[in-house]
Amino acid sequence: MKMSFRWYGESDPVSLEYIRQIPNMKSIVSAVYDVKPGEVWPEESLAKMKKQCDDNGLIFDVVESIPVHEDIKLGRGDVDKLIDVYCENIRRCAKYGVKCVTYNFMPVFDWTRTQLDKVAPDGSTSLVMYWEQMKGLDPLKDDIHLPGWDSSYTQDEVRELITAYGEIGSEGLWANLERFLKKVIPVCEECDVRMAIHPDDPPYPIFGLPRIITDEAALDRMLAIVDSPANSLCLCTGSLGCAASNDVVAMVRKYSAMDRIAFMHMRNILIMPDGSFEESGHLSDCGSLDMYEITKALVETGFDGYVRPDHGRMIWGETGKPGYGLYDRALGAAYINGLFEACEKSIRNA
Ligand code: DNO
Repeated sequence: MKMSFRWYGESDPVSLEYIRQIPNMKSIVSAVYDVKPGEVWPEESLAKMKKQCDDNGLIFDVVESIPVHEDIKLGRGDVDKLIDVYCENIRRCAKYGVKCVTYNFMPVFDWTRTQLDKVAPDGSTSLVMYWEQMKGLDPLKDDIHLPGWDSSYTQDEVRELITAYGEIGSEGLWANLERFLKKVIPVCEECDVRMAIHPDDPPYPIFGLPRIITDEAALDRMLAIVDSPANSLCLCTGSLGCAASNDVVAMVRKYSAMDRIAFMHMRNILIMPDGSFEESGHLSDCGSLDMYEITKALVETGFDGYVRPDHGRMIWGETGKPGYGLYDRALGAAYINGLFEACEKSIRNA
């Protein structure tokens, strides 16, 4: 496996100088964040990012994300031109050494939580999604700003988008994903890049918006659209894991054995009796997922893709981007390194 860390560029309070000190840290996961979806990324920005990483002994080889324009997901407007721009961005990333591009196909909103700073009994804070806090909210009627949602949309735009997605429904979204992949994957094959789709987070419909990348049947369907290692998964344990019906260990084993996991997001979550969930510490004992079994499944199937410690809690008084502080993600990386070393050595010595 190749250990990686997400870095939000120069504005990130966590510096590359600190990231490089995490044992076994090799790759940087980043993106050009100041360009809107549907526009071409300037080569200077990619060159600069590459140089900053090189100067710190790190490799900029994973992009998270090249966002997919809503019109591609909705199949409206100048879709072909927007997909061409997407392909051009892939070519440009490849030119600067990128090997893996993460993206998602979630309508309107990326991940959804109801609170970003829930205080745990030990004083740490983390992201949570409580159904109790969601009750009665209707984005068609109310001006809702849930944490994590793109705040650049006006309430009218959100209403319009929700209505448009309601009209195409989940089959419409699948058809638009197919159209997108059939054009994008051949470009990835040409330039040796693996696309890694991030599952919907959480993996069920929110406010009636269709969400399609949710479970094993969906992952099978998505991978079958283009049967190529360039069309792969970003298997996020915390996203798939917050539906108790998803057997994350079995999914990891199956898709890793097929060589269709390009990127692993490793974090734990604690599912509550009503289906709400809290982002817990990475350790198996802290949440509902068995991180040891997940790692063992990866090692036993010869996984050699990228891994990053996903969302951490805020600990030791750190402030910054919720989920993306240094300390708890560094603890996560150390723990994941330990799991991999133990699994690898026990297999070798068996
Ligand atoms: C949350 C992340 C997601 C992810 C995108 C990929 O912290 O896991 O925002 O980057 O869904 O497109």
